[in-house]
Amino acid sequence: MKEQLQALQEKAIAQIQGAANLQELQDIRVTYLGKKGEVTSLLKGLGKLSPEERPAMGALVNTVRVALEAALDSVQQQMEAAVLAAKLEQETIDITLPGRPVRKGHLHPLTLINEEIEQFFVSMGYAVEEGPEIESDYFNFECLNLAADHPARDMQDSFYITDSVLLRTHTSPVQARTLQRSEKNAPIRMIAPGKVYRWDYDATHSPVFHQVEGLVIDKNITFSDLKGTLELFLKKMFGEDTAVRFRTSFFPFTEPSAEVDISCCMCHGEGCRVCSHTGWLEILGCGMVHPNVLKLNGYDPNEVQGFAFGMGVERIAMLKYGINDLRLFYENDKRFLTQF
Ligand code: 2U9
Repeated sequence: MKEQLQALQEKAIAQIQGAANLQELQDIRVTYLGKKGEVTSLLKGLGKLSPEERPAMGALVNTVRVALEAALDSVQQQMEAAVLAAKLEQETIDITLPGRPVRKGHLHPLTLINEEIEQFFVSMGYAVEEGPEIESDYFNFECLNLAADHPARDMQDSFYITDSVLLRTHTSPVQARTLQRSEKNAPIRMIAPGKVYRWDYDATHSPVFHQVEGLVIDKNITFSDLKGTLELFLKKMFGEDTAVRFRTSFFPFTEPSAEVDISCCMCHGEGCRVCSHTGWLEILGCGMVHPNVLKLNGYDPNEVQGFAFGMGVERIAMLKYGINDLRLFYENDKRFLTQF
């Protein structure tokens, strides 16, 4: 009996060690230790033995049961570990692989120029003000000293919505609104960037374009303040070696008025096609705020003075980046946009 049990144990251990997978191992467990398993039957059969034989045989069968359980558990653990290891191996992520590149967008050249202009004036203490693009005739023209018969008021030049409402033709109404809501004669230092609309369309004009206008009001502001500010600004935008000149001009809202030229940034004053062989490029307009404009907007020209200026963002971008066709700004061709 002892030898029989020994043989049973050896056979079972060999099967356990030869099991190919967890299912086979489970089948072997049932064969020997299940309810009707060989070892279980032997244990059940102990009852038939004499009381003298029973303890020794019982101990023997139990030793076999313990040995088989230990072997089954050990192989099962090894198999489970191997299954887990294979799964981990299969699901491994190689974190050293380079990631998929995220394609970055580009800021539009007009946005870049706008930001550059804003940064300069904000660094000089100017506030950035905004206003409506749909504007009243009053704010767009009347309070800026544009007489009722001024050509800019012509239906042919502006986009009218009703007789007295139009798309703003410049950002000047933002300055007028700022003056009117400020305390009388309070100092002002502001720029007004934004879209403006004019009935105009050719290679160098778009019906929608962008302006930045500026306004400074305080006691004792002079034309020297205007010149110094704009010279500093233009040298920052176009380079320190840029020459700047002021030419007399006329605007209804400023007196005296001037147009400002810079030395041509393409040929450095030598003369080329871009500057029509003059060596100079017209870049912005400016002047001392007309006393009528101060009065019309609630300020006293005997107490405070001011200067104002205006520039087209498209024009500045074209000259700074050497772009020769205005339409490129609005076509959103990525080959164009990614160059800036
Ligand atoms: C108030 C007082 C004064 C705004 C000004 C200009 C000169 C000017 C043009 C430049 C090129 C427009 O884009 S452009 O066509 N602008 O030359 N603008 S002074 O003067 C003001 C505005 C508001 C209350």
